[in-house]
Amino acid sequence: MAPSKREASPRLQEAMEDCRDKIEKTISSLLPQTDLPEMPLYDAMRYAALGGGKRLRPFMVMEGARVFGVDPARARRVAAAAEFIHCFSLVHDDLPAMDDSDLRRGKPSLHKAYDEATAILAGDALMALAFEILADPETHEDPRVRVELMSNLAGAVGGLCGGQMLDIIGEKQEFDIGTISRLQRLKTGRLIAFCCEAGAILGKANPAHRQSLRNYAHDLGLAFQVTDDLLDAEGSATQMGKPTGQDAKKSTFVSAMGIEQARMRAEMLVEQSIMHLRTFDEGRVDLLKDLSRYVLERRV
Ligand code: GRG
Repeated sequence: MAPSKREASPRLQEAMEDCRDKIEKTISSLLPQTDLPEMPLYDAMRYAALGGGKRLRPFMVMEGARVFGVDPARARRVAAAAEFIHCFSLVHDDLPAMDDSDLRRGKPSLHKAYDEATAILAGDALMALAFEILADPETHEDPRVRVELMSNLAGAVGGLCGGQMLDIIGEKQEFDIGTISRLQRLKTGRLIAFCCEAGAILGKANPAHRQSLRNYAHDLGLAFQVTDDLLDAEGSATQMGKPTGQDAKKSTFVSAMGIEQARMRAEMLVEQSIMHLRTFDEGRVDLLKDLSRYVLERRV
């Protein structure tokens, strides 16, 4: 039976919680900790990366890796690297020069808790750390796999920057739905695609399986962004742990289509994402299917 449309299925909740606990430990162990004079930078990195967030991207990496029987310890390193990039993008997104947000993950954003210069440096250092982790033979013994991971992640970071540029341009001009889709594919979709495909790269999966996961990620990423727009339009800051209504002056799926159409588009994308998983044996991808449904119904 399909899980309730209101919340994550119990098995998904349990798996996500388990993933969150383990990834928290991996993230903590990978972050620098020292009493050197530059320590405030490391403290700021910990502030940005620990103790918050749904950890959806690490979960995608871990589930994708499980499909191909990848060693979870290796997959967790890649999951942490992806989360470091995500945290980096959130820190820079909150800066006064970008979205100028005071609240992130239910606490003061990094530049409020520290200062702007420290926030810029901590973001940069998180990105460097992500690539350092992927370049380490502990992540995979085959250098071709490591290079492919790094190259894909670099593409996702480029996407974040391009998407953010479009986001800024979109404050001054109205975009059509094609440009909004491109913006979101770059800003959110490319990193999600990396996360969904990373397990296939680590497991040296065949091209057909990789393509299926790529297609899954494409639709899931767009559905995720449409629901993000809906939550920004409808949710409260307390519920979301970040300011809402921020997108009022931006071109979003909701501004282009209205709430009803946007919700229908998200539902269609979620159904489509699940269809792409047909190439896998029943059972192996159940949690990825649950994740798609959860993205549609999430409230945070
Ligand atoms: C060069 C990495 C880099 C960034 C500079 C600022 C910027 C360019 C890009 C902004 C990218 C950005 C903030 C995208 C928003 C993506 C998004 C929907 C974030 C919310 O994700 P959730 O809901 O958040 O998974 P949690 O807190 O649960 O992890």
